[in-house]
Amino acid sequence: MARRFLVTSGLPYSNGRLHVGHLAGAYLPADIFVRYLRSKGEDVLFVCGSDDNGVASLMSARKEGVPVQDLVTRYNAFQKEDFSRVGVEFDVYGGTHHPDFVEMHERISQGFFRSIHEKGFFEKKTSKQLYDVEAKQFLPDRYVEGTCPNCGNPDAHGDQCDRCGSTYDQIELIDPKSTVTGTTPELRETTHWYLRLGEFETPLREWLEAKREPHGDQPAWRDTVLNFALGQIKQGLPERAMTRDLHWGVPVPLDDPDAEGKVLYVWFDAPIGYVSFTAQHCADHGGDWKEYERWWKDSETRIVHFIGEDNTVFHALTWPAMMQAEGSYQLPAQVVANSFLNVKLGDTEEKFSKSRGNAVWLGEFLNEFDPDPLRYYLTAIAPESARTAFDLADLVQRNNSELLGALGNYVNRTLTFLQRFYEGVVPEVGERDERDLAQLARVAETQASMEKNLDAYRFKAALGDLMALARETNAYFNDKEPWKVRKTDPAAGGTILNVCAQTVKGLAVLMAPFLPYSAEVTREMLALPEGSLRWQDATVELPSGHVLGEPRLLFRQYELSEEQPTD
Ligand code: B3M
Ligand code: ZN
Repeated sequence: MARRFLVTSGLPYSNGRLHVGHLAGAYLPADIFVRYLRSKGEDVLFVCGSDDNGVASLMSARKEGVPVQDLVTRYNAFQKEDFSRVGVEFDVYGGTHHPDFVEMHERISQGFFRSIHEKGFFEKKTSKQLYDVEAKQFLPDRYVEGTCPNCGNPDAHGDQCDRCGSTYDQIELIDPKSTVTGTTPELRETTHWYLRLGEFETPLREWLEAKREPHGDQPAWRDTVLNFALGQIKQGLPERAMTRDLHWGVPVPLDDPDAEGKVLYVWFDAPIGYVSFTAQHCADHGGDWKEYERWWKDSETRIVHFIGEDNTVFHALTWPAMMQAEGSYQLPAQVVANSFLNVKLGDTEEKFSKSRGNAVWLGEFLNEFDPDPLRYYLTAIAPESARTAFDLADLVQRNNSELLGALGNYVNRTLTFLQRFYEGVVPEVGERDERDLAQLARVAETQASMEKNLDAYRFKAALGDLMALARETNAYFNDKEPWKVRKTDPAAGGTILNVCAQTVKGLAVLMAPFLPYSAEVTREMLALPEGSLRWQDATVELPSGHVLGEPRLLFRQYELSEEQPTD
């Protein structure tokens, strides 16, 4: 029976384009996992979309001088295009304020909030906050600057000082200034609803502790995620305001004059986006929107969240606490967090940053390079347990020596050999010797090892298995010298090329989750029907006499030139 998986990738903010660091963290590994599950015939839904609400989009819209709705809809479309160009295939790409999704998103988010409210897990509290009179808004921490109350640093941020490292409440800042208008804000009272996270410390701790061990068909969670989340619980989880004074977002659904003009905190409604996009998808695909419950409330479904490391606190603590408070949802079976990807420029490594201008934008990159080399490189250097750095020279080098030099070379030499000397037909199998059998067994062993690694979310290791097979297979071809044998013993030559053809078929199946475009080209060269690269068929042999298609090159050679996006 097919197993059921609901896979999500963190929702990108719709106030900017995507760079390769985004792709490496939450999207590419999720896509590889989903492609693997689909090829095994599992029941899977892959959900993502843009995070449109909150202050970030509002501020970007103000900067660009456009309505915020236009801004988020525009970036949502860019994101969709970038993902599709790099082969990340979501079943649904929504947007928390996208015209096609916003109604469903509000309905489900508000229902979620109301239900937590009815259960009494919110505390309504009034406090003082900085208010920008000119901009007519309360100021989130990142929009206030001033002098540090601790060390006197005049360039301290709203809630922390970079010089002395202390953190404080924004109202303690000396001489605060709004970064929105540059004016001095005033203190005003405001009321918000706080989720009492402290009440969930024990259930969260127990739930997380159990993830140190494999559970069901799921491996233990990564230590980085568990150590961080359990460390936070140890320090105590403070209550957190789940509402904001903003005019952009999901209105607070309470019949209370204090709720007027307020919206849900963006980190409250964003994870609910996973749910509302699922519901909209169900509604749009011949079903009832309520079908989302099959994915979210039925324990047969494994919920897997792929995220960047900076989102860990929300996916391993806040969101699960929200689900526990609401009461009818299932908690995630897995939270796969990746570290940041830095960028290497010359001898130094830095963080991708828009302001430094060092970001490698996905859209621009794909104007110069094919998607598979990028997917390959980002998986080979995946920041699964520690930060790694994107280095264009390294990408080019590995494309040329590994993808082209090992994998592409093997596929190509086999298929052109068959074309030239065997009329493009899979030859008869004669007697297979030990080496032939060992070669075929290597395909099966590689598949088993990849499966183990993929089931454990170790994508880099799984790709390593695939490439080891490609290298060994080249060695098989070299050692067997079919160019000589075909003349001295045609039957034995046919047997060698038969084994080689079976290996190409195996490689096509096994590379597909990582290198979907190249796998498709290989499938066409093997003249196999569309949709036939199923995981379980990796070792099902091509029959002798099977007529192959035209060989083509799988990968291109790249050279670093001035024009390419090196900076
Ligand atoms: N919008 C992405 C980020 O922090 C954030 C993720 C939301 S996932 C529910 O980059
Ligand atoms: Zn300070």
